[in-house]
Amino acid sequence: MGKVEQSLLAKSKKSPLIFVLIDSEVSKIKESVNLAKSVERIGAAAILVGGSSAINQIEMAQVVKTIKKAVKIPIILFPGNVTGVVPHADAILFSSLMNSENPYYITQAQALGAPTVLKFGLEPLPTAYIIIGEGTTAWFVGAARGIPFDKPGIAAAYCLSAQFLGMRFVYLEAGSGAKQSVRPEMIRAVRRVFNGFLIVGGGIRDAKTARELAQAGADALVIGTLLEKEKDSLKKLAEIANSIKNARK
Ligand code: 1GP
Repeated sequence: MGKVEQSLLAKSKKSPLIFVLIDSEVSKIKESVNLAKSVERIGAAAILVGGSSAINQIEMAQVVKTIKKAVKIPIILFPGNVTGVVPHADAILFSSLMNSENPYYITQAQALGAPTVLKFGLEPLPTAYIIIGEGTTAWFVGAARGIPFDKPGIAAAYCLSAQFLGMRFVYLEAGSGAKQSVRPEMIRAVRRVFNGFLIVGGGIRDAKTARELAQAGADALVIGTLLEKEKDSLKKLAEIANSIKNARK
């Protein structure tokens, strides 16, 4: 287990965490750096860089390198493809899209990308990436057979298989900008069978939802679109951060 994993586990024992997603296709360098500094001040535990439509490797590499100098929290790559592997980050969600119908996203992209992960010295966080629902970019690009939002048992079965396969992270993904987020019942069902680090993202925009998801057992919530689109988004992020602080008590 590497440094980033250890620190995330230690921090998440105290309270659920916020990960902020920066999509280098959407936010250019200057905005990304300002955003990274602001969310660090608010208390975000890590910054994810990537996304399924972020495929410009040169641009992403510049964003990562620049943010890395500006903040202390870990920068974790969130690749949608092999092009998402760039230097200077601390770690990478080394993910298999468990419910893809295309083996490329389950093992082949991983095989193509692994040597570069090693070369760049990125800490791999072994992650089962599971797409819930349909109609989002991640769902389409990843050729996923989305698990219906109201089928927590199916998600739990995938997560148990992830645990048996030795994956220490699960990411339940409703997709960026999703109309609804993953439901608390699904998180509770997953939590009953999966002992690892549980990341939940997609469509989380308000403190009430965030708190429910944290109470259900999420270790980290990923926030992306809110910070790109909404007015007063940093204020809203602060509300979300506050609402999950003691959600487990
Ligand atoms: C997407 O889970 C992340 O991969 C974040 O989703 O953009 O909807 O916050 P949003």
